[in-house]
Amino acid sequence: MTSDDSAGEASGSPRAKRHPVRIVHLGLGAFHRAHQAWYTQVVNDSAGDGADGWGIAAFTGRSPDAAAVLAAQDAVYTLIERGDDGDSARLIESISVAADGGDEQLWADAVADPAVAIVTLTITEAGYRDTGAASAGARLVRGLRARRDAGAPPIAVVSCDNLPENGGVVRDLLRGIASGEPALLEWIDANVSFVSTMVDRITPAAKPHDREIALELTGFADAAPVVTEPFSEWVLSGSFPSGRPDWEVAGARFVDDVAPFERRKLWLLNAGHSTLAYLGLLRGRATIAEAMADDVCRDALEELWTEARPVLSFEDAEVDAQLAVLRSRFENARIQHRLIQIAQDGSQKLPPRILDVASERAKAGLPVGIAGARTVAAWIIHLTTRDVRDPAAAALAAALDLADAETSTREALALLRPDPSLVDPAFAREVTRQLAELRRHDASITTESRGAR
Ligand code: CS2
Repeated sequence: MTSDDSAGEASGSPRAKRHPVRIVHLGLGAFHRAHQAWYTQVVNDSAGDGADGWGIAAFTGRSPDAAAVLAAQDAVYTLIERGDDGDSARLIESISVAADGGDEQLWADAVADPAVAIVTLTITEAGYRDTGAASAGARLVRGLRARRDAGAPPIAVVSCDNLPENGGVVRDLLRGIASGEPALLEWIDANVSFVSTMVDRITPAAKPHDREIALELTGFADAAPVVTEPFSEWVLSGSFPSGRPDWEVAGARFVDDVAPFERRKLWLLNAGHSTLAYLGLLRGRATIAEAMADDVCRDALEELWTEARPVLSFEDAEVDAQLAVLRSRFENARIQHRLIQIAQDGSQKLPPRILDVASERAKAGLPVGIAGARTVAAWIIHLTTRDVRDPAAAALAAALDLADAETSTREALALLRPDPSLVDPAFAREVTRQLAELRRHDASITTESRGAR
């Protein structure tokens, strides 16, 4: 991987410094650019002009488009922070190279580079289930094999997706894919550290108009600016055998056990998002802020949070503080976070966000959470609308429209949690009840989003 200190005059980009590549990233989307690349930028800035910082070689996941657009501007881009009182913008240049993840040689060379100490991942929830030849997991295995063959030092693999124990999930995925190669498995076990993280920053898709805003704020004509909220959080757990940036400088926290933080974020923020998305869409709302202004959605959200509270391992005062921050983040109407974007891939998102809370409540002997069941029911109805974007649920969606509430619930829960013994029967009954209820009130729910699929 080539990288040097040369600035980007040749391409006309405003790059002041190109840091040597020491991090490889897979999944070059807006979230990576608003989160990990921003943390790394803050660290590099704090080290001063003369110092070599941490450069990122960022590879696209499925489509090479983002890499092409970014590469054309020498991987420099604008991060617009959109608060409820205005925008501010800064240029980010911690990505030294933007590349097509489909370029296998470039990818393998990058992971095998002995100067590289870390691989970070944003491959979406669905990416951790896919074991096909072109999947993120298969690419990682190919990269690690090349690294072993090159005799390069140990490395940390850092998952930055919304899954509980995401580090362990990646490890299991890679071990599964490499299971026919005992020597590689042994090398992975001895040389790869799987770091678990909780990541948080609301980053909706940018709009064409954001390009004009970016230009106005920085003077740089950016073809692909990223819009994000001012809030950001990153909690990590695990070792970095070949070193890491001092991400603490930007507010990251390193803890022994990240699980309580992951649960807090999944069960409050992400579960809240899913509730507002499915209920809000049924009620004709388009964004999180609009759903927050709708009493029915808002009451459902508060009820959901009340159900999660007793199974979280944080003091009440801390949960209260978290919820106060979440309410104002969700109310930020300048962030146009579209419900459709959040609603996609519900089959992958609902188990860790909603079903885990239901199981924990059952284990603790608590009554069934009605709001959680209602979110699943709203998702089932959402599946029968033309808005649905969920490859894993496509087959199910076609069958649901005609099925009675009990059958629909059974089929839908079987998709979310294939082992029925892991679903509390009382929760399943409540989903059926909520589904029948929502369908009964269908007249009061907008029918705009429904129609021929
Ligand atoms: C959202 C998340 O799209 C979704 O499912 O819930 O992307 C959410 O915005 C982020 O996790 C915030 O950190």
